Amino acid sequence: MPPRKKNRQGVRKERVAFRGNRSAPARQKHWTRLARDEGIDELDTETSESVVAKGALSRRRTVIVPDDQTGDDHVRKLLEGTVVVMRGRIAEVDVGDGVWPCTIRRVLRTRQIKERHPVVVGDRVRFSVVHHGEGIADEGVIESVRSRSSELSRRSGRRVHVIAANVDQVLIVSSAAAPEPKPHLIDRYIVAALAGGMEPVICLNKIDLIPTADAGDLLPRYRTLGYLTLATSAVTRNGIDELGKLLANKSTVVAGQSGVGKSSLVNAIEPGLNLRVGEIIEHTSKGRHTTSTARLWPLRSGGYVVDTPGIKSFDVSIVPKPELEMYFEEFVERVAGCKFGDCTHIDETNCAIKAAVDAGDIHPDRYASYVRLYEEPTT
Ligand SMILES: Nc1nc2c(ncn2[C@@H]2O[C@H](COP(=O)(O)OP(=O)(O)OP(=O)(O)O)[C@@H](O)[C@H]2O)c(=O)[nH]1
Ligand SMILES: [Mg+2]
Ligand SMILES: [Zn+2]
Repeated sequence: MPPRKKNRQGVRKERVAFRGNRSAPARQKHWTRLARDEGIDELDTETSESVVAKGALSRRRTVIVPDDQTGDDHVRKLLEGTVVVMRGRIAEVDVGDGVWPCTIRRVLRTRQIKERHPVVVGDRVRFSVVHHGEGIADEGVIESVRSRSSELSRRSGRRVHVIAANVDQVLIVSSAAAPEPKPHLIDRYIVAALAGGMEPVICLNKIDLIPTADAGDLLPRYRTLGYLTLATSAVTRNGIDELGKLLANKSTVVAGQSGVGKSSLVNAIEPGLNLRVGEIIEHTSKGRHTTSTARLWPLRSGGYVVDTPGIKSFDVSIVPKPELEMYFEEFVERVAGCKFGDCTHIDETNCAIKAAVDAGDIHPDRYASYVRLYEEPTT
């Protein structure tokens, strides 16, 4: 190790190399200084004699390293937290009593990008702390991501977009009116929830806009399949207590078309949050995509919710076609009755699924959903 210059008691300055394309971190004044002296940056710590301009474009920066943590055998202390939001390449990580802006180590990015997003909302990550020096907020570098217990993903062009990780359930929100419910979209979300390892919960919001008698068979249809269903109104607070109980001590991602009232429902159960809610465009009855980024919010009742932007059509074509039937509850118990073991339930003869549709035991909309998903191109 080359000699290092001590510049004040117990502390030395060190030049470290950063990634050239490293984007500037977002700055917030209130970030905790909790771990200010607990770790050092573990990027390339070779010292350099070269003169490099200071400033945003510099690939090298001076970091302050406490002397008592510089031994060669020093085991760096990492902080652990949950990713609450992604802002470009910066992850905001909640460690319990503060939120840290973190970049993602390149090796992690390169290795994982081929599989899925390297870091998403809900991920449990460990990060080392970088001190930039006086007057500049500390930040973290994510070193590892714990394996995910679940993932809500969709296809977006050629890529897989993982919306959130490590959630227990997907609250699939539709509205009774403005916009009209879209059963096929609900079915897409159910497939995505089940394929990603989460429980779907079907929520029909804005029930204040229709007479109870007009609610139709939407919720009963899903209740019969064994899913939790509930009718809510963020305006009259109908069903809000029930929703609150359902979300307590669980992690939930709130999904559904724009304008159905996802953010309104999250506000209703956690009024302090004051999430921005949108206006409905009169002539289309559609939302305006008010929520633009998935974000995780802790609940006072324990657990957390991830509010997401509304997505018009949720592409689940990443689910292999032969597996689709597994995510249609009412098919699962019947597929053994099909003549062909590899029956696709579309063109085959002696198909137990088609027979059940004809007999009125499987809802025609659900079968139509299955066929549409089955025939959807894979790429
Ligand atoms: N009548 C009625 N209006 C509601 C209800 N819930 C939400 N709204 C209204 O519906 C509009 C859209 O609500 P948001 O909460 O922004 O909808 P969102 O699903 O979060 O929309 P995106 O963020 O765009 O995906 C707002 O004008 C809300 O006031 C409800 O239960 N009843
Ligand atoms: Mg919203
Ligand atoms: Zn069949």
